[in-house]
Amino acid sequence: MPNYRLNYFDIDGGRGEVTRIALHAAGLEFEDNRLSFPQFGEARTSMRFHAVPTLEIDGEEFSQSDAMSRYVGRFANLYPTDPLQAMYCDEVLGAYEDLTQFVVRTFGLEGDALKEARQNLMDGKMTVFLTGLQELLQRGGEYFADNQLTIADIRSFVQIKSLSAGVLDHISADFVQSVAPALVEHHNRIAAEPRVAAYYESRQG
Ligand SMILES: N[C@@H](CCC(=O)N[C@@H](CS)C(=O)NCC(=O)O)C(=O)O
Repeated sequence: MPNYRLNYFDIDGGRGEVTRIALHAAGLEFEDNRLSFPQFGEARTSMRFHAVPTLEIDGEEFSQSDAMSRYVGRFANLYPTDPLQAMYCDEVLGAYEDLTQFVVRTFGLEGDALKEARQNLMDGKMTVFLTGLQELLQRGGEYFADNQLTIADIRSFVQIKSLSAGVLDHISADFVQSVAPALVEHHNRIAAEPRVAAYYESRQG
């Protein structure tokens, strides 16, 4: 079996989390290299795009979180083999990545500038993306694609968990519930999916 090493921040969320869950679901042993922020600062420029996550496979380093989760998702039966279902899945991954980038643009702002940017985000891009993603979920039914758990569901679970945690200043914990309640209900169901729950149980042990 190849040697897998995932390099990402020491958080149970973010862009590295879907690949961690998929690696565990695939039964692939991996080194979960959790970097502190100072460690990332030191290692940053040695990474091709100066960003994490990176996934090393037998020492070869890969970037781009969605590429990683798709690759590992194939081993875990978490990525559709049917091209149209894969398209449904990819559309969700791309939309969440766009949303992430709009949120990230508000990082580093302070005071009134932060408050205004976050309000604009809620009134604009967050509402557009969350309601759009809710429509994509309704298109799929219980899951976003393939009538079964895929990395699209796991990415949604990770992001809705983070957006509903109340950790982003000026964005209330019930904002997602107010604009896209089906995504919150989906998050709760995905948290209870055996393979997702098993990953978090493994984190306790
Ligand atoms: N498109 C890349 C984005 C990677 C990215 O921006 N990662 C963030 C953390 S989630 C990062 O490393 N930010 C630090 C920096 O850019 O200095 C991916 O999906 O992996």
